[in-house]
Amino acid sequence: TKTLRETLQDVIPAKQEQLKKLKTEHAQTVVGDIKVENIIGGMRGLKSMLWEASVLDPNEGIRFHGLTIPDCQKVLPPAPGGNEMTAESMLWLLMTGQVPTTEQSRQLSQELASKGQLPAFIEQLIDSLPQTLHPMTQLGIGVAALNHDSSFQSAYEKGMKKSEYWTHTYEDCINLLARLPALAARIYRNVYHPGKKIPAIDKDLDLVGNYTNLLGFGGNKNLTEYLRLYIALHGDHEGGNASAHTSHLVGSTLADPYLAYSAALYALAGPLHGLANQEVLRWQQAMQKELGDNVTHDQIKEYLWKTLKSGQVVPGYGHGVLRQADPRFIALQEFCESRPELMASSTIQLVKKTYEVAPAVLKEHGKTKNPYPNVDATSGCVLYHYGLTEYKYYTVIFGVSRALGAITQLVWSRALGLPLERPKSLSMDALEKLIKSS
Ligand code: NMX
Ligand code: MLT
Repeated sequence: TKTLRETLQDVIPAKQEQLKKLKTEHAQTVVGDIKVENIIGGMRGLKSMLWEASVLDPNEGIRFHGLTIPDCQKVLPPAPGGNEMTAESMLWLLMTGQVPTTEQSRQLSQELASKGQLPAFIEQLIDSLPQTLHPMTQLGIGVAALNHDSSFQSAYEKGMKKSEYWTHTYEDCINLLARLPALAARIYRNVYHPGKKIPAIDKDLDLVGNYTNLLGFGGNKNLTEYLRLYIALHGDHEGGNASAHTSHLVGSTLADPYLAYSAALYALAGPLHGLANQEVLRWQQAMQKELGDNVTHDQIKEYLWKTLKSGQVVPGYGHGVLRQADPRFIALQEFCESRPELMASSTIQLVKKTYEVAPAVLKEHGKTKNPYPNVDATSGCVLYHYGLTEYKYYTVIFGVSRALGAITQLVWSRALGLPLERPKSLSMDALEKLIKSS
């Protein structure tokens, strides 16, 4: 049976051909137009970059190579003894467009586990950081420093051919993903449970199985399964989201994958993006503290208005592309509903009740183009219930996950020879001039 790298090697020529055809036959074909609102409005809706692994439809949500989330849940192999799709099987799908066999997915788990040990200097570097430094800042530092061993960087220095770019990028990307659990877990241990011994990587476990173990939740099967689903679901959300786009931009300079992904993590660390993960829980807990348990719909409504009137956003609601409830949110809600212990949790009940009230309030408020929940509206609350209560850590888990999509595109960008990203900017004066002349 073929490895991920061999499978990828097989599918690359057809994609290279597809791109060549697009370039030669359609370079001048017009597929949209640019309005002033796109230029001043954060490029919303502008179709202007290639991204292979997934496409986001505003109403239907994400598809990974054409597969919806329920499709993926049906066909992607779980870990031994588990039900949820693994990070490895999602990565395989993202990279190759194919569904791996259970054996292929297991083989990839073994490869990742065998490469997962952190270099000693990275352990020392992370251990030297103050406990008070935000876990996301620490993660970005660790990922950037892993480029000490970058295969791409050293081959580039030696003058490698362009046709070899993707192979070295691939090697770095797999090493990066393999090392993320140990890095992310070390940060968690240092910040929240210093002094406890961190177990070794288990060669028989999948990436998330190892991650949970290293975090210190090894016996917690519920959390492990939840994290498998979480990490597969957050893996990719097409290319325009801030973290994926950052990775793509930095990667386009031929900075190695560690530097590109480190930059992406700092985009993810903003509250309008991945940090919403922690903000939702903070907001929900403040509501619970103020209103107590068994909150009514009317009380939630009032609390939502209080948040909005104070000029803050309702975290976990709204989206730059989606115009319906995020199917990732729905998948996590279904996970909750299949588990009585979660449905008994007052935090999870609060998420559900908020969902019953918030869209109408946000519609009445009249600002957001999407009054429905995104994935962050629920993801952290389940972590909290299963014992991972330190919410400042939540975006780190998102950061482990988002690597799946980012590294996939880094490899494809190099295999397809995509150029340096460099859009044209305008000053307001230049824009006015352009408007007058058009
Ligand atoms: N609560 C209150 N106001 C909102 C919300 C919200 N949840 N969402 C959007 N708005 C406001 C937004 O601030 C803007 O106001 P103004 O005109 O004063 O600048 C207006 O509605 C129009 O914004 P949109 O065009 O609907 O949204 P945009 O595409 O600019 O931003 C988000 C998308 C996701 C940044 C925005 O909806 C938001 O801030 N949501 C809350 C934070 C959040 O949940 N982020 C996580 C996104 C998912 N992720 O994981 O990355
Ligand atoms: C994501 O998963 O990246 C978020 O939903 C934000 C986005 O897609 O813009």
